[in-house]
Amino acid sequence: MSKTICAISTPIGTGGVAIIRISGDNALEIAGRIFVPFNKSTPEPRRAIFGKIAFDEVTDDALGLYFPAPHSFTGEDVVELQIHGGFYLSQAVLNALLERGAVLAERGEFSKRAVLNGKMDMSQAEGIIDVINANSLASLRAGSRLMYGSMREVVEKMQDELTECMVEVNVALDYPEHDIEYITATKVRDISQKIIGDIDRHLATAKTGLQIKNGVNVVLAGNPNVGKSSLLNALLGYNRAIVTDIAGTTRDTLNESYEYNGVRFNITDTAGLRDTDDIVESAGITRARDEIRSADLVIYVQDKLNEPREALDNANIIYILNKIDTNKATEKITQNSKNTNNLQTEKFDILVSAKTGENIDNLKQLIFERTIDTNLINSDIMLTNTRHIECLHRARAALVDTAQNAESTTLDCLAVTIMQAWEALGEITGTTANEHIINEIFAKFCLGK
Ligand SMILES: Nc1nc2c(ncn2[C@@H]2O[C@H](COP(=O)(O)OP(=O)(O)O)[C@@H](O)[C@H]2O)c(=O)[nH]1
Ligand SMILES: [Mg+2]
Repeated sequence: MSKTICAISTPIGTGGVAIIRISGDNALEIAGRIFVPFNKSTPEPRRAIFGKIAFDEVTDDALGLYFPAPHSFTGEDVVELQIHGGFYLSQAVLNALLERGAVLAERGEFSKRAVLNGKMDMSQAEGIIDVINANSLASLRAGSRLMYGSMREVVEKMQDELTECMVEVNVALDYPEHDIEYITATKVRDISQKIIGDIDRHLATAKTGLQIKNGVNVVLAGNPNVGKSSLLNALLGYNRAIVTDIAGTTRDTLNESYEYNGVRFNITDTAGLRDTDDIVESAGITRARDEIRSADLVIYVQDKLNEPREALDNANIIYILNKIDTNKATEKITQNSKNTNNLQTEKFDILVSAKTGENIDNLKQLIFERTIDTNLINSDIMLTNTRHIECLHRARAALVDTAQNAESTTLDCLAVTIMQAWEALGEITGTTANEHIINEIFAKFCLGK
């Protein structure tokens, strides 16, 4: 018999309502020690029950919900108490439950029990966490797809194909005639190659997937006073960074984000790149260079047409000319803007004004196009989880071994690498993950989840 666990499932703090969740064989009994329904008949499953919380000196009106096993989130008997969302009150109710036989749930323990009881697989539990942590429409949609089993479906299909492979190999091992062995080897090679192709298609979504989950990292770079901080403010739509006409105003890096086309963009404003004796500014410039190196995209800002450029350590750069509301040279250019062969403006991807907002929306669109693979954004499956990516790489390596050696090695050896691939895939859904791995994953979940 498993222990009955409980936790506050709503955020710690003050709010209208707090929900306390209890799961385990004694959930109903333990809840009944502090919660008394006004209507004393047997609690009806999955129906709100109005009643009173009463223990020691504490009383409150509350709603109780009873989900008998197996039709609950965890697959066990679950009771949820909806009480008033006071910080003190919810702690007091939690403590009362602990004193009356429940134990405090560990991080992710409700989800872990749900997985162990077959209510969902591990990738779906991870999907729930992604839904909770989503910070943009695209990351929310990716999280829900995972939660509804998109990854599970893909993994199980590949595992089924590998099972077919295993069956072939076992038949050949049981009837060791040369012909069968040859046919088996070719078939195993073909199936492996087919699955490698599937895995590669999924791995190709990983970069965009991680950007969608974590946000796209964009860095503003350029000389002092070209308008980087002003551009940050223009992109955000409010004045976050300090803007002055004094060169070297921005010294530390500054990070803020906005959502565009459902994707979150993390924008970093940096200290202008120049030689300086100022220790603080110089430390800021070192930081700026680190940010430039690791960014998904760099926006190189200039405010003069013919200024030389510094080579930046990043392959993805948008060159922009700012201050087109003032720049004398640019005025001439915009007058001649029909001349598409203008050599000077050709050096820039886009001309903007942080001050008037001209072309800022186009800049946002350009940033989007230069980072997000729009073909992938709505694909059924997008890899957003580094653990899944790592498992797929391992499965792939085992399949490459299998395919390469299919015709030259023994069936026993093939059986081993096929099994390795099968197990690596199973770690994604949790079916082949050992207890240590499972505990590690759920330890990253939040309390009460
Ligand atoms: N006219 C005009 N002035 C701008 C524009 N963008 C920035 N500035 C001015 O340029 C100066 C430097 O701007 P700031 O954003 O601090 O530049 P940073 O040093 O690159 O961060 C400030 O006086 C801004 O008001 C623009 O598009 N047009
Ligand atoms: Mg600045």
